[in-house]
Amino acid sequence: MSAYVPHPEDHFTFGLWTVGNIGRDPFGDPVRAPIAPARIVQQLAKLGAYGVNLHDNDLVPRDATPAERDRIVRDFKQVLADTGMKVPMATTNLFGDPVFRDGAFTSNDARVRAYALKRTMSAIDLGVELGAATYVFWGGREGTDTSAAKDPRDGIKWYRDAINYLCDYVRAQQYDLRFAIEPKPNEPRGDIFLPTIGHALAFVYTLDHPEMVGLNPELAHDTMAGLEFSHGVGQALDAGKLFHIDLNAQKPGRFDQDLRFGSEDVKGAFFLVKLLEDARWTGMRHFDSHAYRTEDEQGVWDFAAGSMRTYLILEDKVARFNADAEIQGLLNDLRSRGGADSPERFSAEGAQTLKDRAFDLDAMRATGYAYEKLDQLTMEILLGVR
Ligand code: DIG
Ligand code: MN
Ligand code: MN
Repeated sequence: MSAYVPHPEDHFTFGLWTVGNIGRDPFGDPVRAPIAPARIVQQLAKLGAYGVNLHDNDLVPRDATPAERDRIVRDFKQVLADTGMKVPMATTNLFGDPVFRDGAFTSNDARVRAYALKRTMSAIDLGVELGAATYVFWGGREGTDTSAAKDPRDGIKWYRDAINYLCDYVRAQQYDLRFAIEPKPNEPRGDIFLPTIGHALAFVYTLDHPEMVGLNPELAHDTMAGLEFSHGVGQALDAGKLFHIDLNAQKPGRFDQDLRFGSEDVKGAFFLVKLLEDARWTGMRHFDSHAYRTEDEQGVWDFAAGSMRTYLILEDKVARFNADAEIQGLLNDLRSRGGADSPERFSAEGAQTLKDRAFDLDAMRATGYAYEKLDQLTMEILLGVR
């Protein structure tokens, strides 16, 4: 049994803003001193992470001069080289600056929408310079607090105009970069546009270049919407649109808690890990989460180590599930009831055969599916007795 020790090949990443979270919340001041990006990279490398992600302003202050920006980037690239850490994903902070208080891409003020494009193009340049292959759009301010503010069709149109413009920018720059939209139902806005994986997937197919754009689903955001995260991720995988993923934990019906991965719904986390591993998905396992506000810096590194360790423990549980003879026996019984008879594609002859086919409905109605047994065995693996 592995000691659940993470290695770079596990593709665990953390945003600079996650372990760098200083514990400010709407009701309290910061509790931790900021941790410099260089120290974050060095500490995460020691813990076995693969890389870090960043918003533009996590590394380069909004008011940095071009010369200061270049110095900061140069020094950061040196730390990356020294540690072997990568920057697989980058994104823009289009939610902190008060200028974006009515949104960035979907603000009613056209000047704000234009400034958001300017900021994002510069941030894309930074991300590409650091080696990012994926660029995330989390529209935290893209939404409304009152529906009187804007027609939702205008919001979606402006959102599409922005993503189309930025896709054209990436193509003109010949960057090797894909976009990933991150849904969230609410917070900080009362209602956010593109609130779920379904809304975002539908939006992607209205774009000029849908092949460039996928999703970055986040566990906590789907949980806030009362949804089963692994189902949405499964649909994104089915569509070939799971470009990135934000892992954390969340209690239903709460504000966005961004808790340590696996620390709440263990069964949900297990089936998410099972989906990713069974699909042989090679993307980044990104933890978009942070330590409790109660923690000091050591608690932050405990949080980071625990996030990766829990993923590896659940990965081992998945292997146990997939090797468990009794579980696989039950699953084979189900497969034997389904796979052989899955209907062929429509044909007139096939349809007539189906119309003529007799069904033993009484027997079908009387046959159960043994899911109680299957779920009990699953729980016993998670509870450590199988
Ligand atoms: C919040 O869930 C958002 C921001 O942290 C960031 O823009 C994005 C990338 O993970 N997730
Ligand atoms: Mn979140
Ligand atoms: Mn996120």
